[in-house]
Amino acid sequence: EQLKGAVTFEHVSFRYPGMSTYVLKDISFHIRPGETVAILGSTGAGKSSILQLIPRLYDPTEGAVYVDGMNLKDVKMDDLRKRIGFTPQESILFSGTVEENLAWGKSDATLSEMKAAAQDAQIHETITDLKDGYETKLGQKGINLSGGQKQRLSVARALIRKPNILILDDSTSALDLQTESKVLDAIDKYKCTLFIVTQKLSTAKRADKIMLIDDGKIIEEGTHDQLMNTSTLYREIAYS
Ligand code: M5T
Repeated sequence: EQLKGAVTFEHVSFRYPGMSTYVLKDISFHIRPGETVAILGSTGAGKSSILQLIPRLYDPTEGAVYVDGMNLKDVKMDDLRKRIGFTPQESILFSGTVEENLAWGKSDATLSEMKAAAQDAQIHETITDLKDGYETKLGQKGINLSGGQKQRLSVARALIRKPNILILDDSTSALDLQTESKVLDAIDKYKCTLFIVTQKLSTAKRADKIMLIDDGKIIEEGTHDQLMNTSTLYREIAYS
């Protein structure tokens, strides 16, 4: 089996360092390379906590996480960073040019790579409309982007690495349905495994697997059609 992009959780339980309560409780799943996983669940359910374990921001308290078939404990961090694109819930942009922000973490990125990624993330035209284009300064000494523009810039930054695994933690929440759908269509071409936290039914529908998270557990799992048939809770979300 080709394992580039595979992600497995094996009986993962997790509490944050110094905390006594478990925020993840015996989570197990296997995602095959190239699959799209939509993660749904109410606030505080544990969605971000699950995702943070994939780029090894934390180690599980119990159980194990495998990426590309390897136990994360055996993977060098530098190597892992090349395999995974991660956009956290709050986009991390700094005072610097658009170009510097895009190349953050991949300093050898070429301008044409940046433009291609920006086009896929539906932010290229916004950038070229700025006074100095890709050289426009952001932040304190420059211009401020809107929430949705920041999100798209963060997605572009993640795409530049051509990751095997892309993790979008609520990173498209500020996009309208049409823009989000264009971004996801473009991401499809990367053939990467995609984890996406979303509230949008249109995004859940595209997923090969939907995970419904509540109180640190996966309470429902399946495709949109399956869950529409089997899950009262999912139907409630779908019709709300
Ligand atoms: C799950 C706690 C949080 C909640 C639980 C990120 C983070 C979370 N928590 C910490 O103690 N420290 C942290 O650094 O863990 O939180 P989550 O995983 O962020 O849940 P979510 O992503 O489903 O929620 P939301 O609001 O982002 O949709 O008890 O206090």
